[in-house]
Amino acid sequence: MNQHKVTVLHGPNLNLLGVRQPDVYGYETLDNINTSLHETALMVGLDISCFQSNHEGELIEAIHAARLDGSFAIIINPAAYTHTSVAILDALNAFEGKVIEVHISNVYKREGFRHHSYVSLRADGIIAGFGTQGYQIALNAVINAGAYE
Ligand code: CA2
Repeated sequence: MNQHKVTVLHGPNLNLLGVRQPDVYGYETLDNINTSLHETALMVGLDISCFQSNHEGELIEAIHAARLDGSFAIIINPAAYTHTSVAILDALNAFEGKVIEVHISNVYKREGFRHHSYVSLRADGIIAGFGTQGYQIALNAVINAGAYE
């Protein structure tokens, strides 16, 4: 396990953050979120990599890569795949580090189909409803759990 390495994964449509539906997902862009995470990581000597994809298979391959590089944790917002993807759950089950599931919105205040998450069956922690600051909350939790310089 590489205590220094954290992988952040963003699922489909999250490349539109800050561009569309700011009432639901806020005004911060994905680039802003990733830059803030890099800044926090730099302060504590963590090596963080952030990746967004609109394709399930690419997200699965990124989870495999995190397993192979010994990432201490994966912070993942699987977006709509949260509610549909047994394949992402299976990939996460093959990963040995911490898994933190992040949702920008409070999925439990929304439509019933968003109330079920396959990823939650594997997640060590779940953050939902805190807007884009949920990613920072997740990273702080990972740092407190032992990812360090
Ligand atoms: O609240 C979240 O973070 C979600 O994972 C976001 C997903 C949604 O399917 C989940 O139920 C909850 C949707 C991501 C779409 O992102 C957009 C961002 C800006 C504009 C349009 C879509």
